[in-house]
Amino acid sequence: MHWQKDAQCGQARAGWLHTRHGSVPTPTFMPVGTVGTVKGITMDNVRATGAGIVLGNTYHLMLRPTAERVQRLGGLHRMMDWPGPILTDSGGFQVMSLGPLRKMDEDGVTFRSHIDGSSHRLTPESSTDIQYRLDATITMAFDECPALPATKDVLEASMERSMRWAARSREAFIARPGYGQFGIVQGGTEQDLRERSALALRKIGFEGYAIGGLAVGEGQELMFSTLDYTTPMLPEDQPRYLMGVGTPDDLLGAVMRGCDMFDCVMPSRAGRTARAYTERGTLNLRNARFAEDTRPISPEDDSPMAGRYSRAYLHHLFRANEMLGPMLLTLHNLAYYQRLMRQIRAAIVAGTLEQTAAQLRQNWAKGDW
Ligand code: PRF
Repeated sequence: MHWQKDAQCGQARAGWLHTRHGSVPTPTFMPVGTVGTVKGITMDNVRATGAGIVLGNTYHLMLRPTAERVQRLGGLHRMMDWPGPILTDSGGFQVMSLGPLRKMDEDGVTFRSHIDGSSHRLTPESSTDIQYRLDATITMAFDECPALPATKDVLEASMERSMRWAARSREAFIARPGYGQFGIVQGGTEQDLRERSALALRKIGFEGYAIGGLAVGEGQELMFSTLDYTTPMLPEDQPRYLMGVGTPDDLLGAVMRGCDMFDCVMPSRAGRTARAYTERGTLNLRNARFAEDTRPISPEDDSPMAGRYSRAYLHHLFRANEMLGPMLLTLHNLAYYQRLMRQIRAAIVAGTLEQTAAQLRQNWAKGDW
């Protein structure tokens, strides 16, 4: 796996990620397919939105259907009918959100399944092995992500453990042509901790670098200021992945600070709760004002479903609790995110990102057409 830079505009980069499972233009947004499905839509639909790479989760898949079973079924690509690249998160972050159901020590994490309460363990070695069995195109190092705000002592101890885990994850990684593994920079909003973390990961050496530990309650301003000093600590010629981010405005700001890859449940989750992302901000399609609104969700939509469904129809589907509502709106929102990434990428290549960014922000602020 390798990344090739095509153009740069300020700190923003346009490039291509080349993998065993195909090539993807960056900056790129990865739809979240936690349990081997982007909830509610087919992988043909996902492809039609313009997505090139999707995300899967170690934590969920190890519990059900288990990594061994996915392996016997021919791997995650085959199982979910997605021949393109798949990045899998390592499980540390998902286990953290279990709260009292987990127990951490130097070697790894013991936790109870959210499904049946059974006891399981994840270590850097087992997480890496599971991701190998899933046949992840991009494997993530096993890390710990502390919630913010946290004291510097807590952030420091956690970052140092994550770096020891990163070295063990790398040791356990089986290198194959076209596959790769990313290290994850931690250290909260402390510049010296981010510096030490980035240095430790570069010394180990990965095919790409993720920035973790952000979008965990610090707010956009602190996230952006952390990115301002963190991305320059990472190799120029390798991809940078900002984990679990974010809103359209977050993505734009993060690309302008040198990030290339993103994932977030926001567009798909919002789609299930009647919230539509558009060029003019978000709309809640359950709102009574859409009951007889015959316009498309977004007049600027160029996706396969563009112009086929009125706001009034979506409103009706959500009010009637019909499953087609969440399906169509998930598709719409993912198509919007992909459209946004294409616009941003084109502006980087054209050298006009500042102007495009101003225009995008102005339109988001305008409100509905
Ligand atoms: N680590 C991992 N996955 C993540 C995060 C992290 O810090 C985040 C933080 N926003 C989202 N997903 N492994």
